[in-house]
Amino acid sequence: MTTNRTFTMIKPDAVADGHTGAIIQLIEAAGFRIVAIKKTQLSADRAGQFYAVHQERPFYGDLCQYMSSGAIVPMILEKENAVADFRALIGATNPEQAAEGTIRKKFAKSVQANAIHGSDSDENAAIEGSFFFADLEKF
Ligand code: RTP
Ligand code: MG
Repeated sequence: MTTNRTFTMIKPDAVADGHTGAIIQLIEAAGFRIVAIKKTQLSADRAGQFYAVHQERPFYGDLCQYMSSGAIVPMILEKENAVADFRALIGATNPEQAAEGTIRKKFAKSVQANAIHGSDSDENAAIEGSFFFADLEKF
């Protein structure tokens, strides 16, 4: 079996509301193996670096403020077809459009405070995973 990796973070709203354990349970039940995990908090500047791809979007300032507003739980995950399967598990960006059973349907509060991030390509998964974790922290 060929596995590959994706990157995720449980976002500040979901961590603050005490949903970390429930979300990790759904991720493992869906067949993802945790390669790296920690709890940390981004500064607004570092959140801006992470989401630099969105810097021209109208929601960028709000997004940086929100993503640095509290603790997050970044993780690297491994599974066959990890990037696409994880995007399916978390559901649409806007929870009103997220399918039943998805993590965002269960835990997201709004299009911004949407509980969890998922990388959108293998290339970005590698870049984002290395943004948070050194090679010696990936098992
Ligand atoms: P993510 O990168 O966090 O996994 O989310 P995504 O691919 O589903 O959505 P993306 O377009 O990459 O947007 C990144 C995050 O920005 C916030 N957002 N706010 N106010 C708005 O209209 C708006 N649109 C996006 C969300 O937190 C979204 O997950
Ligand atoms: Mg995205």
